[in-house]
Amino acid sequence: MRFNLSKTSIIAAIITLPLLWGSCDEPVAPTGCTDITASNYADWAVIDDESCEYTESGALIFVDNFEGSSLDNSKWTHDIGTGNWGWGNGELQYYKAQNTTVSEGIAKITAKKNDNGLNYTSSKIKTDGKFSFRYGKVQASIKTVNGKGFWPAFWLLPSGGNWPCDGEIDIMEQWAKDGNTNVTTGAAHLGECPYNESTRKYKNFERNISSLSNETDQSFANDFHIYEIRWEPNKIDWYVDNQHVYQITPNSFPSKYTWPFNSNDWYIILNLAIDRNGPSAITEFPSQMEIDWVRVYALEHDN
Ligand SMILES: [Ca+2]
Repeated sequence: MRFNLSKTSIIAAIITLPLLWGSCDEPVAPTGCTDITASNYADWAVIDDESCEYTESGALIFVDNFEGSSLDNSKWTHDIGTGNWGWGNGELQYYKAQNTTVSEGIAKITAKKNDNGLNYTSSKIKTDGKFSFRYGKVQASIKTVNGKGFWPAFWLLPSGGNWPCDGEIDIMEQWAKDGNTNVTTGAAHLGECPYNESTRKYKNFERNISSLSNETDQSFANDFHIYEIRWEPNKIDWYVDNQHVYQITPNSFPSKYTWPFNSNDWYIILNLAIDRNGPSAITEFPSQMEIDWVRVYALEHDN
């Protein structure tokens, strides 16, 4: 487990080191290591021998509750523009920073039509270069969107990775339609580099809201729902509203495929795309996905 540290947190941790040493037997710093992040660490810590960093098992290592009046640029950056062939998917929107707003504890990514000469605009925010990690519990509380053409997503890519050989983890994707968005999906992608369509592979699930809830709420866009993975070496589990919905392991793929999910450090992406088939005549603009919070907890260990 690795993640970026601020200098102040390192200094604060060093100052509190004697206190921690007094109350806990472990961990002992590897030879030559002086950094410790675990100002809140209890009885188990992950030790990264390369970076000398410690992380408490189960510790909250990333959180954004979207307080304040703008996106926290210490945590997030934007993809801007149309990318290469609509970000590789023929997407119809132009991504702008201005389409992400924060107020009253909620981040809103708003899709607009006929916005300053552009057919469709929206936003894509990511932690690339700000926060990356491997393994853990990754959650967001998101209110998605109704309307054909909308494609909201909460997903992970490896920093500096190549697609698809280094993998992609889609925690939540929903392809909205006319009427209620009542299906949520998740997926893991892998394959060969350079890209070869014939060897690209993914495993995914689809789950109808009626299978997850007894409520009369029949659209994921009617309320906030928690989309989550619990990611360990050789295993990824998906949860929606704390209900287990899917699992993959290396055995989920044919043996010729290399499991890319034990490598690299990964960053978080949230975006609202307009898919290549586009909106219908009754798709409403502007529409938005709303994010209440995003959290990453360090991987839990039995001991
Ligand atoms: Ca919030």
